[in-house]
Amino acid sequence: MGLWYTEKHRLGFGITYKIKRTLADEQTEFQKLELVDTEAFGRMLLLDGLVMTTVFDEFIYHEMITHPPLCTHPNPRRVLVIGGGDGGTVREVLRHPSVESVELCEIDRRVVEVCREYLPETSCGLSDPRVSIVYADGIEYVKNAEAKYDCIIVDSTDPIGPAVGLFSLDFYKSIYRALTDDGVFSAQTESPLAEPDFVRKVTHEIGSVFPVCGLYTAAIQTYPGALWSFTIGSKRCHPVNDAREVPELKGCRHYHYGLHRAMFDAVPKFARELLPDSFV
Ligand code: SPD
Repeated sequence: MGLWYTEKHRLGFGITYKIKRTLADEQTEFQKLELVDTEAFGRMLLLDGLVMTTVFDEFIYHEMITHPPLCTHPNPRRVLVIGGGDGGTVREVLRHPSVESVELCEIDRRVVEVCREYLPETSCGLSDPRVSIVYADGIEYVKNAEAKYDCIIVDSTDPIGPAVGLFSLDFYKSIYRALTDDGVFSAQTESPLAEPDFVRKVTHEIGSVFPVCGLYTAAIQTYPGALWSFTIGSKRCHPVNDAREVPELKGCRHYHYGLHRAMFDAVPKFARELLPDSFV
């Protein structure tokens, strides 16, 4: 029958994968890190037992957390990615010709090292000369920045343990301060289907800090709830009316300009009802 792994959700369900091989399994300074090869989804990174990314569907998540904020900003040059040590978000940021520098602030050096070794398709952008990697706590790092970044992307783990602070009101205020006048931020904000109360809480907090906000979703088979949400907070630019079509994104497999323009309207009703009225 072979080896199977189940990611168990606190609400009493799980998602099960057949494992072909374990490539890395260690306790880092911050978390349990596993890199396994699965039969259905290829290589998969797990942190503290939760699926973070798989070769099969990572493009959906990484394109959707990255291109909406960068296409909303008129000319993103300096970008900060918090978390995201697998490099998938950085790879997507680098598609934008306007980008001059990308800082990746990842708390756990081992995530970067293991992904560089076993997930080359995802981590390939990390060696680009425009990228610098800082190993630090994103909460502290962003506190020390003022009007420095055009876009900030929070590619965090789930709101458990050290990542809890990445979903807090104080953190969103620090992000606001760290952005330039046209600044735009995006974050993964969990599943409105599996975690509706959580989505309600974070969107109201983001909405209390940023004047222009919106939520959109994508289907990600390997995340609990499958329907996953992302939230944009913007200081000035409107994520639909100001959205730019970037020709260099033609190579994307999920994101496209038509999707961008439609996705804020296409939020399912039950999810829309969780959001502040002010959301686009
Ligand atoms: N439940 C999984 C949520 C994972 C969000 N972050 C993934 C990091 C991929 N770069």
